[in-house]
Amino acid sequence: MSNLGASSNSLLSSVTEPCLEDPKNEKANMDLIFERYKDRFTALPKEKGWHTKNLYLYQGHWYPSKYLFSIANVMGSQETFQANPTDIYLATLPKSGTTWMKALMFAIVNRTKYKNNSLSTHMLLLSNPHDCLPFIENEILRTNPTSVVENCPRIFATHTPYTSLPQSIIDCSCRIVYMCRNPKDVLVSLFHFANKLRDDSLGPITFEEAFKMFCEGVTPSGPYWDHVKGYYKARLEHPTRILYLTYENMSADTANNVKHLAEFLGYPFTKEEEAAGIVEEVVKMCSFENLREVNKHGNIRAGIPKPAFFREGKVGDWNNHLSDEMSQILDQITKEKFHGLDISF
Ligand code: PAP
Repeated sequence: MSNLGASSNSLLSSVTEPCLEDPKNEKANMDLIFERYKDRFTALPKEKGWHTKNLYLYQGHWYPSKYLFSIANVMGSQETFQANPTDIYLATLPKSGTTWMKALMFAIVNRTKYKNNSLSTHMLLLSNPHDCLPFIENEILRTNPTSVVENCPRIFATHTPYTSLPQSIIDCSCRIVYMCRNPKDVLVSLFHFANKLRDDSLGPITFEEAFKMFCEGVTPSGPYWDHVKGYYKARLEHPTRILYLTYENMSADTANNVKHLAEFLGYPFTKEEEAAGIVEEVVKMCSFENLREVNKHGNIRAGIPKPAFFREGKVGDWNNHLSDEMSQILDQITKEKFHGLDISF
């Protein structure tokens, strides 16, 4: 592996993107899953959604009525998903750095496979990280789920809160990486993302509306604070099983965090690799600038435009969106919700 930057894009034009499942099948399966579970959730409390019409409250958290990560998908994954002890899970609240972490984990674990190959075969230069590393919530939509493939380790992502994970993940000794991010930047990122995805019939959401919904905890897989606390507390109980990272720390010192992450995943960098600059190459390949360049066009398999996952990629963009009053309100809520816990950004 060397020189893994976006400047190599011209090499990619003749290479076909990996495709694990026909999106049409996923759409049809989504309708089936919706029908299967709709009687169970239509009576649950609901509120106006962000990128979907509604969010439903299930086991203390909010989920879209339909679409990816829907309440039906979560119910379905709880019933059907089977974890293996060798699995690795990336858990995030949406807009906390999922795409970045998917890229880093994929690059770390697969680095030997791509070592001597031509650049043009690296999945991260051919497709979006979301198409390299599946979500457990979407496995149920697949006719041929990735979870039955005998890869070792299998790596999955999830937005599901710790307390609602499929029981087999909780019970087995698999590793979980949790990435969280400053609530103000999550709010801003979610606001922009939702407006990119919102159906024309719903109209745009205003920042004031978004702020109110966020403060009330009504966000996909939210409340924000409960999601963070769930994994934080689980990590206190299982310190060797759960790695807790923040977007802010990862941004401040990516190389050292990547080394630490690689150790946790069981793929530590050797002295030789470090001397050869492989850590820096992984960091560069997964950088915001590189991934944004690779993902300038097209949609991920789930139909979302690839550029929607790359906006600013900065810490502190909330400064450009929140008034002083909004900032103070969020600080106060965060202080109360995280009282007694050593959580900071
Ligand atoms: P998801 O949970 O829907 O997959 P997620 O990837 O967590 O979304 O969030 C996208 C955010 O991560 C965006 O933040 P912003 O809106 O504040 O800009 C996006 O820009 C940022 N992001 C994506 N890729 C990277 C990266 N490689 N490095 C740093 N930030 C990134």
